[in-house]
Amino acid sequence: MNELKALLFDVDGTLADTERDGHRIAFNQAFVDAGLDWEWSPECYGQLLTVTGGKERIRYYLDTVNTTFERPADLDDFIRGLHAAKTTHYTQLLSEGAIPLRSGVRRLIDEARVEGMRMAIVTTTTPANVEALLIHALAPDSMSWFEVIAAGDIVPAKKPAPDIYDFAMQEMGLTPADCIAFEDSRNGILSSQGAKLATIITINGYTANDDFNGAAIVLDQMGEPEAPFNVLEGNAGDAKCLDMALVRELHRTKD
Ligand code: XBP
Ligand code: MG
Repeated sequence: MNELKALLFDVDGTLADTERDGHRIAFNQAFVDAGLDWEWSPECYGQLLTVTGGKERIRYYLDTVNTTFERPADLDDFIRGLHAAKTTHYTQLLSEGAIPLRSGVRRLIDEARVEGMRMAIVTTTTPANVEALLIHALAPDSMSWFEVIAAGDIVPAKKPAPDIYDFAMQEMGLTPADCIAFEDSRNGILSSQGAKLATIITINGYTANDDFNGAAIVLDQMGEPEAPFNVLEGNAGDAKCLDMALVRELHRTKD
């Protein structure tokens, strides 16, 4: 295995718990704006998370849940409009500080920066959403900490396709053996493993029962020295939280 050269971070569910109290709320607000009586409950949203990408998720809802909805002639345009309103609500929510980073995320990123470790964002979410989270939850100048922000429709095939990871590595001039991915979901690990990346998983409420076969390790959170993680699968040695020493060790020992 090569020396570790870069950390590739998923955003939703990994850096912050954005789905239930962020994206879901913003979708529902956009539905109200449009005069629709649709409301995605936390449970319903869990089902809809099967599909990544907001526009794709609205279409999936119409295909599988609200199958009797009378579709407008230009469905693509209708969905695009709903999704644009959703993005406005979501970025507004984040600008109010509604969603904090998950435990240990800031500590790990700070440690990586001190080491000069290269970092990228690799996500299916809209670029404006990444910017809002990084600026409001991490630091005002934190966009510049990431060499590449690979997000949204930049590749046509979203996760679980590997394309977005392939794109990020190509932009950085790196190979999978140089990098490690951080993910929280089945679709995420399918994407990162499809790109041949060792992957660290931190689960969340929606993904706790997902299949993470092949992960370098599965943790409940990155954790802090005084608020340690629980190791759900794999070996963390004596570590109490996910620090750069453990990240390097996981990268080294993952075939
Ligand atoms: C994240 C997603 C995103 C968000 C919505 O998946 O599925 O679609 O829910 O984002 P991952 P947009 O964490 O695997 O990247 O509405 O901006 O598409
Ligand atoms: Mg995710």
